[in-house]
Amino acid sequence: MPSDHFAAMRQSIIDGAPESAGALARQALELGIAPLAAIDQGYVPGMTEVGAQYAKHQMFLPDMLASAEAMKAAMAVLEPELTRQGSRRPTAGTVVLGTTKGDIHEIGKTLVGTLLTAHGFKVYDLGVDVPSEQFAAKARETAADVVGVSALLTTTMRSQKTVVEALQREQLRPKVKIIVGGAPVTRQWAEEIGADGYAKDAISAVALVHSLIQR
Ligand code: B1M
Repeated sequence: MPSDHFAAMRQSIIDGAPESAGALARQALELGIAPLAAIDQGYVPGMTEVGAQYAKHQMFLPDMLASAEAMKAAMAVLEPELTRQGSRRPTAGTVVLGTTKGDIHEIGKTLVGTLLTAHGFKVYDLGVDVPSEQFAAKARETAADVVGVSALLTTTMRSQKTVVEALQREQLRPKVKIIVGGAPVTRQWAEEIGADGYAKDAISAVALVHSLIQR
């Protein structure tokens, strides 16, 4: 039953158990469960619960780290499959992606990059803790169509604004579009800082990038 499997995946994240998270991901592929369904219905709900327990002081930083390791073990199995499913598409456009300065949360950003790659985009992932100038420099170097900026902290989402400013300073705007995302980010914030769009999750980020490039 996929629902039992999803429940076990969720629990493996809460338990911070990389071996079981990875094994469940491998089993899911063998059972024909779509990798995106495994992520959205199995592992991400586990992360949401971990975040909720951390906020209530029922879990602590080392627990959150262990859960992130478990999530990464699952993603290591699922991401190649996601990429493989879209690998024969022509290039749909170029995207520079990263997490803002001061922020080391990488899982959501990496998932956005994987899905964009799976949908035919050429993605330059700059990693985490990326200075605003680096987004602008890479966008120029690669003639990017879109720059995507992730932030998971209310403190670091302010740096999304400085990325918009850096691209303006470098006279890359409005040709290079900017999208923002991450748990604390909202559509209203995106509008306020002059970004071209906001996506609440990885799959909507793909649709957003498509629509911005076609415009
Ligand atoms: Co951190 N952390 N963390 N953490 N952490 C949060 C974000 C937090 C909400 C937990 C909580 O308090 N409930 C909280 C932020 C509070 C706030 O600012 N409002 C928090 C905190 C406080 C911290 C520290 C400050 C803790 C401390 O040190 N005292 C610290 C900060 C470190 C730093 O960055 N400087 C910290 C550290 C860490 C770990 C290192 C332990 C670890 C990250 C490990 C890693 O990434 N390698 C971690 C984790 C795992 C979390 C939670 C539990 C899970 C994040 C995650 O991976 N989610 C998180 C709680 C939560 O979000 N519920 C929490 C799964 C992932 C698939 O979802 O990243 O949201 P997400 O991405 C989604 C969407 O947001 C969207 O699509 C993705 C997929 O659908 N999306 C985009 C993301 N980026 C996008 C970009 C786009 C479009 C969509 O376009 C460009």
